[in-house]
Amino acid sequence: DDSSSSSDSGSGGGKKLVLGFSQVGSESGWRSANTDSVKEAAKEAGYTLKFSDAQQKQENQISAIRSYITQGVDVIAFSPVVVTGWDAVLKEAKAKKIPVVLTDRSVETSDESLFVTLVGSDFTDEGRRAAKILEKVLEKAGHKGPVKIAQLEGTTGAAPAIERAKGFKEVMDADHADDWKIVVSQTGDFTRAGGKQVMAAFLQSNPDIDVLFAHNDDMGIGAIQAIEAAGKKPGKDILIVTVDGVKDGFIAMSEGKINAIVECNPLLGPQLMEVVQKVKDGETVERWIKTEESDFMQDQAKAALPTRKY
Ligand code: GYE
Repeated sequence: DDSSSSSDSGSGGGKKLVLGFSQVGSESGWRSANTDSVKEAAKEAGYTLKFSDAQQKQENQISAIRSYITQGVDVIAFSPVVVTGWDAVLKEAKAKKIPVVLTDRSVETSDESLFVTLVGSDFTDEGRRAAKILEKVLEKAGHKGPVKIAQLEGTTGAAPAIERAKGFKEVMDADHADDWKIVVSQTGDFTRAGGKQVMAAFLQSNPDIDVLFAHNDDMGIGAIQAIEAAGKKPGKDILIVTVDGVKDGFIAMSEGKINAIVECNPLLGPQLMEVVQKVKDGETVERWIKTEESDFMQDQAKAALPTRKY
């Protein structure tokens, strides 16, 4: 589903910057907020935005990027669904001298010159923050003894799934090697349906889970449904930590069903447009433009809810 939008504002009568943007999909609340932010900021900046949704399929992203190369856009931006397998198409962009800006997720490449910069979060740190906030959650719940953890991973091979798991494990291995254990871990593809289905299976195989660490709110919300269907209380019988901080996550937290959320900000549009302009003008930009984020415990949920922007 390909759409182009343009606006007459802000172009100053000159030729408008044409930006080709390939989005991952529409798998989560985070993603919808990110898409809205990108579209709005492009309009605000007066760019012509060519936008396509890859429905979480790498082949769709590659063909969208190829079509932007053929159309000769000024800059290509994309959020890569998985980290590997981009070199060929990125080389085609480079050969046509079209700069590529990564947003949200990173890639693994042997040739660092294939993209200019990444505008997005530090997912490894989010994983560490999740483990740190889990310490507080366990303390607050008065949990004693071993901690059996279930992990709902994001899309297999995606940067946020790999790195959130890595950061979490880092803190766990360093500080909780004796008491914490991940007893089950599987992907729920960052979706509610995935989270619900996989959590139901987890509860079958491991009915004694103490904690759920879900790589995003949507999977956590799906899991809450599975936990309730199994006759347990989310947030009490199973303590839940998620990542993102979308509105529905905050609602679940204010209802006591999620214990803590590690924020991951999807409102990357304005920063992205700024960088795109600089790249177009040939200015040097930082290699990684990081997003600022916070963490939230349940007792902060009600107060924070009205101020949440996504
Ligand atoms: O956490 C999840 C989304 O890449 C940071 O993708 C993003 C992740 C986000 O589907 O909800």
